[in-house]
Amino acid sequence: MKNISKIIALVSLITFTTFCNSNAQTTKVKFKVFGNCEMCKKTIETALDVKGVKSANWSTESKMIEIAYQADKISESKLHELIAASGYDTEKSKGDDKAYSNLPGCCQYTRK
Ligand SMILES: [Cu+2]
Repeated sequence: MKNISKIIALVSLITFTTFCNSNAQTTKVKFKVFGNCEMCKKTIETALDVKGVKSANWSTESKMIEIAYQADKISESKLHELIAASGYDTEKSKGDDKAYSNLPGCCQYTRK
């Protein structure tokens, strides 16, 4: 009987630890990124292929990006900066002009 209690305690501890870790470390954010096509999608998502970003998915239809990231490793404003550096405007930051002019013609989305 003593062993069973120990096992139950151990399993609960592992479950609890796993649960806490996955919740504490992954933050999800969704915001608008101005762009046009599949190539834009690739450029934007590649720009976010850095440490701390677990996944990034930009929709060519809604122009919204969904990012899962580790807030203890990267900040939300850094995510905007990375996208801006690749030439794309976000809700909060303006895309780098030089990077924008280097984008293929089809990707030069209309700027406001
Ligand atoms: Cu494009």
